Amino acid sequence: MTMRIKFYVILTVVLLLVASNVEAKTISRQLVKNGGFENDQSYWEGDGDWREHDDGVIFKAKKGKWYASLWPDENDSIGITQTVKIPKKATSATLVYWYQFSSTDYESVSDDFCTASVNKPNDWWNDYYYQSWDAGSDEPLGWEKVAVELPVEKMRGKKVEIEFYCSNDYAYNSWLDIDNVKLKVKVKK
Ligand SMILES: [Ca+2]
Ligand SMILES: [Ca+2]
Repeated sequence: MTMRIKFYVILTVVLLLVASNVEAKTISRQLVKNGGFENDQSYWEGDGDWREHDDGVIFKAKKGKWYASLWPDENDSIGITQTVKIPKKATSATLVYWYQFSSTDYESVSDDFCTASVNKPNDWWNDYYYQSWDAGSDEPLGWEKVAVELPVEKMRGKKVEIEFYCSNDYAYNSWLDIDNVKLKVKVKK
């Protein structure tokens, strides 16, 4: 081997060692509890009975036998939240969930909407993540997956609230189904 080839072989080995060392210093964690809603309504705040059972025909969970189904009555709203703490040494945070939004409200004046968000607890104006679906949205039928990177630099060491919410105006329903919620973080050892 010439000196030059030896140099590149050694350089490659060193870089691989450095890369594997960096990898080894990070661990992955998942922070949401009962994110599949299989264990009754545990760990989630939210009024009423908002879980739906998979009947294998019309009501189908994305995974398991249960999912959250936010289906507000007329002139009403329904929301569920779970608060988790982002570790101080988190280097990334990814929110993952499955949803299906549906609406029978096609009135042009409809005020129906559903949202998914991550925010400071009790502070809806400072969202780390916000997604909304309005009546009339051209949403496909069936479960859709969302996986989104959150701004971990703003969230480290803080409690954050994961919220799913749905509001209905005076007539015709709109609703949001949710399953398999995860908040994955990578944390420096
Ligand atoms: Ca489930
Ligand atoms: Ca409505």
